[in-house]
Amino acid sequence: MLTVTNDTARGPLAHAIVDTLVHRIGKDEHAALPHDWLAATILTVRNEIVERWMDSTRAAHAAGAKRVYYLSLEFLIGRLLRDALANLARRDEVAEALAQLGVALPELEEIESDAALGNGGLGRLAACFMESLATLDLPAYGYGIRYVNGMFRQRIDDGWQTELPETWLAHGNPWEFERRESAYFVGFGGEVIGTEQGVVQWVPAEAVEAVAVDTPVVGWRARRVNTLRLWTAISLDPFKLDAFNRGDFQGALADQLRAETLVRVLYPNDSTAAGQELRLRQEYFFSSASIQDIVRRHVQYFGDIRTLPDKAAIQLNDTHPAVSVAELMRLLIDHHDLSFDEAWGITQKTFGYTNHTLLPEALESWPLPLFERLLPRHMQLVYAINARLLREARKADGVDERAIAAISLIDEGGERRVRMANLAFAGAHSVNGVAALHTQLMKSTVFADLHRLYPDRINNKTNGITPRRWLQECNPGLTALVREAIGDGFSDDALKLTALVPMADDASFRERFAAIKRANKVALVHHLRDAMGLRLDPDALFDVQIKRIHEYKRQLLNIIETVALYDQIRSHPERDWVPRVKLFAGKAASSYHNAKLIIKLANDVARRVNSDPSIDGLLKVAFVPNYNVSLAERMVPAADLSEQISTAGMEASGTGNMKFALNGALTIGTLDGANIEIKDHVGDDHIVIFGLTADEVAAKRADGYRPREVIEGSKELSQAVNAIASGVFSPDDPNRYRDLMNGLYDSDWFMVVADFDSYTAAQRQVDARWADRDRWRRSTILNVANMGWFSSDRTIAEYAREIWGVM
Ligand code: 26V
Repeated sequence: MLTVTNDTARGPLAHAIVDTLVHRIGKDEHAALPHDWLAATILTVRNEIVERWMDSTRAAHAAGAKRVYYLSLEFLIGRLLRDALANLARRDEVAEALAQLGVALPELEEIESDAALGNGGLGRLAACFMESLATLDLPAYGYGIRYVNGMFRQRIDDGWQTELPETWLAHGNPWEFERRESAYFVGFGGEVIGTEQGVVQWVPAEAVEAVAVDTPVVGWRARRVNTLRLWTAISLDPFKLDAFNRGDFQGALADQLRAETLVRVLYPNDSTAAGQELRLRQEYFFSSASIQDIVRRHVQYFGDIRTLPDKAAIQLNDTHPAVSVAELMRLLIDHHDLSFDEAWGITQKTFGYTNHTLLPEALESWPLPLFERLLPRHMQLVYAINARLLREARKADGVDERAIAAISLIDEGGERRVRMANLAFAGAHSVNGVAALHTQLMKSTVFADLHRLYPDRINNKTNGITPRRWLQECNPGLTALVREAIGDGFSDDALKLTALVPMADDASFRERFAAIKRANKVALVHHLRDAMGLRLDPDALFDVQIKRIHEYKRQLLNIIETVALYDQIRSHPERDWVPRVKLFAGKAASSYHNAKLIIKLANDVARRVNSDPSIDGLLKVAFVPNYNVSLAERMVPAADLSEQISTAGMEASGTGNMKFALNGALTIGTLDGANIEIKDHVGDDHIVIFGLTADEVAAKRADGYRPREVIEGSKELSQAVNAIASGVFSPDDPNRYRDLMNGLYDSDWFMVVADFDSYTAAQRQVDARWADRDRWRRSTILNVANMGWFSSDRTIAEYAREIWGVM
């Protein structure tokens, strides 16, 4: 790919890249491999970023500005080079300089590894927020863990998911700066002793050192560069020479190994008991290091710890960092000698908490004995906070013992557990949901009793996505067209996209819009051909469901409908079927049996359907391996139809739904999460809604829902379910899907059966709309035009004004 030119017309930037290659990478042009060029390019570009970074830091300091701290166990930032170049507005220039060296920038961008430090939506949201914070020129730090392996890499072997370590750091990481001087002790275990002066002291049994590794985050137009500070762990005694000299080589390194284990992998969000203790250690490790860093910075800049809430807003991204509440209390009381009440006032004013799921099994709680053994001082503080909370609750009207039990930080039903959501709620002045419906359900379900006690605390901040990465960078064709039509103000203010509304009625604009979608589909077709040997027709309707595999997201509903459609096409080949390509991608947690089986089913169905000549290519199905941010950046711009089909009430928001609509796909979806608000913005005629509402789901569950009767009453559904159950798609193991299908007959918690007919009807409505091409294109343009509100700039501006007080 890379040939060296002896071009005489090399500009200064080309010279600078070669200079970096020689002096920083230690290679000459002839010996340089693609990764050497990539590193040299990043290091060269980085120089400019670092200057903006220092300017930003200095300016915030000089202004005595309040800073935002976003604590998150996940940051799914993906690749950084294209993003950084786009936001610096230097991409053309760098491409030109590299061309002078015989190097193609897009090929370098393509070999950069994805920083896959997240499971899904929550982690990607954190990354979009970091970009918007910098774009809005708000001084902010993201705090998390620098996982050496991050999220696993998925391989599909004979249709089954295999998990492999993601080696994203294999070629080093030229973006990061290790800050050995910013290091903190983080203790675990041990005991709490009271001194004679009444001062409490925690004496941990073990400790590791948290070391900061910083990555610059470039905002749009490089207005500001903020810091993503990820912690790595080193042992205080990395090499025990005495043990080594005794011949105990492993023992000599044991401490270092324990420290490294702490930052090795990100836990999949639905993993079970395995690794529980390690997960709690990770949470405390990064919370403690981050809070110590924030307190240190505040005292250094402002002197008095009591002004912390005026100068720091700490946002907890879900409950993963909730132990920070107890950690700040510990530092304020034990190290800064504040009274409990004063410390509590400061803590509540400083923290905000964002909830991202209502699934009961996803609400974190820790067995009390584990919490107490690992964090004895924090346990005492949790009890003290709880005593105060319950005292307040008992004073309020109408709070009975049931309500007290629900409000308590300790779950006393069965094995006693510490409830992290209640701790986060109690310790924060703001508790927010991530879409309107989700926030309403927070008030009426999991937090109902806490909400009654503190009715002003819960608020909504509907999620958003950054239009830089999710339109400008991933869809350059559409971006160019939009720029030509309405100018380039939409990258600064996505609401300006509404200027496209009248263009929907312009036939020639529609043609050009459609040509860009087709070109994006062709690019995806080529990629999937090269990557997995697939042959797809770019003129078919591309129907895409890409997200974590989970029963509530109902990939199974989509697959069963695919089977029913396949059956219909076979029975009625004479009908005017719309050619469809069904694409799936997503990872299943390694311990989640049904999710892994659903991946296998998608692959089994794909094999059978794709090799059936009788349907004449009218239907193709594919499961694309190793879903990550970069794959999303390819698939989203190529989609015609976006599948957002969760059981109503279960998807807190969704953000993939926003990415697709912004790139001109129509949504088929339930009235769940942000789908509802998307519908309100794009208009009822430009989205396809089906299925039960959240209220109807709740009512049906309460009434004693009988899915068996529904299946038996629907010929299409029973044929599809029975075909899967009896091994039509798994002749090598006919019983493979028997239990999965029996689950639908017996309980069907996720209402796949209840929504099936409505979903099928909606899909045929999609076919009809697709057949009316002008109408389809009009709708897709109106989607793009009306999605500006879902920019994460809007979301962050709301957090900044209403929670953090920094705008
Ligand atoms: C966690 C767990 C843990 C154990 C069992 C099953 C389970 C299922 C889901 C989760 C999700 C954890 C939180 C999360 O990632 N929520 C996602 O956050 C996005 C950003 O707000 C939002 O768009 C998604 O709807 C929401 O699922």
